[in-house]
Amino acid sequence: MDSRLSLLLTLIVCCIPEGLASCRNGWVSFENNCYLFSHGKSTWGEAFATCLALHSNLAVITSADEQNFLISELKHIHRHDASHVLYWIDGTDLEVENVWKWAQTGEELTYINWADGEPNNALSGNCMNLYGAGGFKMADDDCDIHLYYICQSEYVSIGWY
Ligand SMILES: [Ca+2]
Ligand SMILES: [Ca+2]
Repeated sequence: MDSRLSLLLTLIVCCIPEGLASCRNGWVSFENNCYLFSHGKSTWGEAFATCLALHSNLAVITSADEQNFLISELKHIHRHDASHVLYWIDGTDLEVENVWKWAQTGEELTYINWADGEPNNALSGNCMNLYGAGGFKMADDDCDIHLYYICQSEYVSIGWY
């Protein structure tokens, strides 16, 4: 066996007790998905491109459980400044005003949980974020402002028993 492969297998056996699938370093896992909370801010379009470059997409939220997981992570990360931060996710109504779709799939949102008073920016708010001052529920904002963002990818399968 190739010595590098042998070393890799040894590391997997040693260090990943679950042994089947995992998230890359720096990502957190929830129900077979991995999430990366950015350390820097960018426009929605830049955030979208950065997630793609990392073999992922801006976060697509499809259930209350998933949103509650993200809310709890964000409240932990921002326990001292939650009311001042917002995180871009994949939703947009750039195509048709007030028809919110996931950019990744082009499909209309099946789950939506707006913060109080949102969406409120009409034609100047066409990109979706999780809004700290609104308990990290969904909000619309100008796609060109600089916010944090959440990338999402599927588990990396290790693929053997
Ligand atoms: Ca809009
Ligand atoms: Ca708004």
